[in-house]
Amino acid sequence: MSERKPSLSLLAFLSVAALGLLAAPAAAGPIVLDFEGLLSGEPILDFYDGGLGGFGSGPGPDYNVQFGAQSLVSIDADAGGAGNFANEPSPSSVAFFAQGPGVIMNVLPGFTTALSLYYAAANVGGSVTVWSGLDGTGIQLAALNLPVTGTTCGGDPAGLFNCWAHVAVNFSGIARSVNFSGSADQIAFDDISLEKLVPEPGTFALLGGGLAALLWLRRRS
Ligand SMILES: [Ca+2]
Ligand SMILES: [Ca+2]
Ligand SMILES: [Ca+2]
Repeated sequence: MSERKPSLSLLAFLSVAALGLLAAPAAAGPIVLDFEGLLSGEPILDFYDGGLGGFGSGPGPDYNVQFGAQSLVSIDADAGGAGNFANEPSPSSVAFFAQGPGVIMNVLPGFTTALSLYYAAANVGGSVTVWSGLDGTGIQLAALNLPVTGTTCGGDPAGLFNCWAHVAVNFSGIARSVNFSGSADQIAFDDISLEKLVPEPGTFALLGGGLAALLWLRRRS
């Protein structure tokens, strides 16, 4: 860098910095879904895609995460809801499903590296499967069994699903859906954490534009 043209280099730096800020996704991760802010029994739907839950709650944070129609929120009965649970990691709402194959989570355009969550399974265990396609399709990237956690951890003051286990799963590739499964109405999930969100395609274009601007300014200087 010559002393005669510091301002141009500074301009290039600021241009790229500004484009970088513009290009930054709402959250690159890790992000945590705590299911707070929805109503008792409400379908989660697009709440974590900057949209609304099935009863109109929201908009929630724009993580590009959507849930299947059978993925519901339960609020602890001790906090005014109908949930028979206690000691949930983030009070007082959790995710569950009353029918269907499980809590289905879609992530557009995807996430990488790892997934972690808390679950409570009083009597019947479950599983987590990570998929390359939406709605549990494509290649299965990872699977994790979720053993029964029991009912001996005490209420808050009440709640049968009171023992929560923290589990994590690592995988390679880009995941676009996860099925949090088990027997319907027999397993609850909370604080689902996604390690790293894939930026939206538009973000790459912006980043590319920023790099092109930097190269052009460097050549000129
Ligand atoms: Ca409770
Ligand atoms: Ca509670
Ligand atoms: Ca929660």
